[in-house]
Amino acid sequence: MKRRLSLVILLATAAVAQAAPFEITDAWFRALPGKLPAAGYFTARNNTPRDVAITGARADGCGMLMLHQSSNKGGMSSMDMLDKVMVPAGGTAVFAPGGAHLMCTDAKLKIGTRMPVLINLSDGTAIAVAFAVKGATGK
Ligand SMILES: [Cu+2]
Repeated sequence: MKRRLSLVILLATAAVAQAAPFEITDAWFRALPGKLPAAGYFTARNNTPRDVAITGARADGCGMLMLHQSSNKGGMSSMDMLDKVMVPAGGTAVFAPGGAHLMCTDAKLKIGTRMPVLINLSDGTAIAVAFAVKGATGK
């Protein structure tokens, strides 16, 4: 009987510790001087058993907020638009310098503050995330 009770407690603890179905962590924008666009980076974790794609984002602090992919072909760096970024079931997608990122044009960002961003998912939901605004050096 005692053994059964401890199992119940263990299960209850696991339920409390359970992560959100979809999580965004380490979210930040690199604010650049003047009219330069700001790139946004984060890690997306999909804790569901289904693939979910990030299909877009918007923020009041950006004129446009696009999904971009940086690439480097033969020493030429360029950026392409993406219509979605897949986050596999039980896996992660990392938006990082040199790879996928959010591109914020006409950015109204203040270093040291946080900017709210709404990230749209392919299942029709959206997640609100507060991005840290950092300077060019990432600090
Ligand atoms: Cu870009």
